[in-house]
Amino acid sequence: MTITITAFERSPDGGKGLARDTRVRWALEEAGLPYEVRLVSFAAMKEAAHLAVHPFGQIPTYEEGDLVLFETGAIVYHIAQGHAGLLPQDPEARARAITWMFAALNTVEPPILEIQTARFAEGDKPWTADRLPLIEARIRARLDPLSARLGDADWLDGAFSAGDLMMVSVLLRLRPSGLLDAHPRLAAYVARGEARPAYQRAFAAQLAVNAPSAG
Ligand code: GTB
Repeated sequence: MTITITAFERSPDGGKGLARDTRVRWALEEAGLPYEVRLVSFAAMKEAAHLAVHPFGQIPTYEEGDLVLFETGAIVYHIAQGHAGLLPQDPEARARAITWMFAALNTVEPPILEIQTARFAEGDKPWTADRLPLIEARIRARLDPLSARLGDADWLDGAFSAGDLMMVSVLLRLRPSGLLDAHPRLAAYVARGEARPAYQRAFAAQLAVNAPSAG
């Protein structure tokens, strides 16, 4: 059955791979699943046809026959549970990998989103200068224990899993802030994720859309 995802017709990041379709492309590549991409403009995302697929008018979405999904956590979980390579077979290891997916989305990503909102959407507001150090402290309060837990391991819990895919994807969004470089273990962890052939293919595919001349 054909898998179709949606992505920005033109990502605001110009092909840095920071929009959330990249993590879905990555999961599909890890699972060895071919997929098609329907590109949507910002205007089209808010029109009825796309709202029928994504109630909040966002990307990415996932369609496979009659199955229509939105939310990258749900999409990556769906891909991971149906195909080898992204979740361990052992039930307890599997539950721990899923825990890391939730931790990435619910505990680590929120303050990272806050800093992007503060810098880009509210950069000109009078409160931003006071707010930024508070947000940075909240990010460090996540990165410090995450780095300690990772220690010298390659991945968060044994072999690479969907938990690492999601955590690396979330941490990648920190790169423009410079905060990741203050945590060398996490910077190396992100680099290991980016070095995976499946990530490379996912990144190249989104780059071909967003910066076609760069290839
Ligand atoms: N919780 C949802 C999920 O995980 O799927 C969040 C989906 C989401 O925020 N989608 C964004 C979107 O569609 C694109 S990824 N935004 C349009 C809208 O809400 O109207 C967020 C994003 C956008 C741009 C960059 N960038 O340019 O660096 C990075 C991330």
